[in-house]
Amino acid sequence: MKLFKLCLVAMVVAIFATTGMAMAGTLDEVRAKGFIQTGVNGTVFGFSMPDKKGVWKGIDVDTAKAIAAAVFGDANKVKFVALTAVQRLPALQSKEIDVLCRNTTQTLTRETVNGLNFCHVNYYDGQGFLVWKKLGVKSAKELEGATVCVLPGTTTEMNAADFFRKYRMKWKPVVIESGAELNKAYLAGRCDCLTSDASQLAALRSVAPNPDDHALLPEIISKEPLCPVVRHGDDQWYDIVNWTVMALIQAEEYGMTSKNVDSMLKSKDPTIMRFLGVTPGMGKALGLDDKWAYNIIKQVGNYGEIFERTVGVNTKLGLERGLNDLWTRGGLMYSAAFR
Ligand SMILES: N[C@@H](CCC(=O)N[C@@H](CS)C(=O)NCC(=O)O)C(=O)O
Repeated sequence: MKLFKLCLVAMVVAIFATTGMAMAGTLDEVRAKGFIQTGVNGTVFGFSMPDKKGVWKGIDVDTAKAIAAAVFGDANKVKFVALTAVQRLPALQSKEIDVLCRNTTQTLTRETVNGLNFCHVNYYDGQGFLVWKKLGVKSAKELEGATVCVLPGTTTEMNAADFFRKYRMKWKPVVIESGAELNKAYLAGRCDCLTSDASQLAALRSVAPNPDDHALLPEIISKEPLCPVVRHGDDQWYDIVNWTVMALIQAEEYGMTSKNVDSMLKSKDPTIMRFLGVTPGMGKALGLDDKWAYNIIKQVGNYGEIFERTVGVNTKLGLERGLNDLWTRGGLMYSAAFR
């Protein structure tokens, strides 16, 4: 009898898991509490970091604000919690957070073994190496015997191990869980080299006391598609986060910005009318207000606006669009169809 009951429970759980009918949906939960609890990084300039006044800034922060604008019509209904790389996946699995926007790479095992869903990429990155120029190293293949600062619980750690094994080089990892402490250790000269997502190496160099003392080596040794992440088993919440990122990209493709979105409400283009909810349907399909995409663009801007103000060429980071440009300009940013 006990076994029968156990089987019944397992079957019900399996049905919920496979149909995506989550028991209490995250959308209902965030609506009930009135905000979205978002896991972020907290120390990477341009991605998620509070400024001098304590205001959170960055591409991951703006992604979370866009989700809040879609859900609540108010981009400020979001709370941020800083998590280390080791803490981030358990925080999502244990429902401490509703969504993770923390420069997190989509991988096969994170999606399967960790039971997570990665939504549309909000930054295409790749792993690089930052070295002290005084070492005279010009290529990562010259790092034989190097001391390498690396963060645990990251793809970075695993890729570095693969890289040194592949080129039969010895290396001495210096593993420190706190990103801030890791950066300090590198800047204090405890490591010859720091390895990380290349965007973050640029971020660190930009805030280093003497940026010119450091060089980014030419090799990019991995693919790091960074995405907002949600739990398996809640398809509606996945759809909302996924389509929020795509709305940011699609708006840029339409030439729609926070400045001109009001005038676009008068457009007679059926695709724009549908996107902005002038013709209803898209919002309702997601379980949201039909003005969801309008609210995102009006309050947060399109993907290009976010990119330029957080990490773009006119910021301290000075990153080019590169892979993060629209597909129409040779990049990888491509939204699925809004219909
Ligand atoms: N994208 C990689 C790496 C993410 C990551 O944690 N990067 C480091 C770069 S140093 C970071 O965010 N450090 C800042 C911190 O831990 O506060 C992953 O998903 O594992």
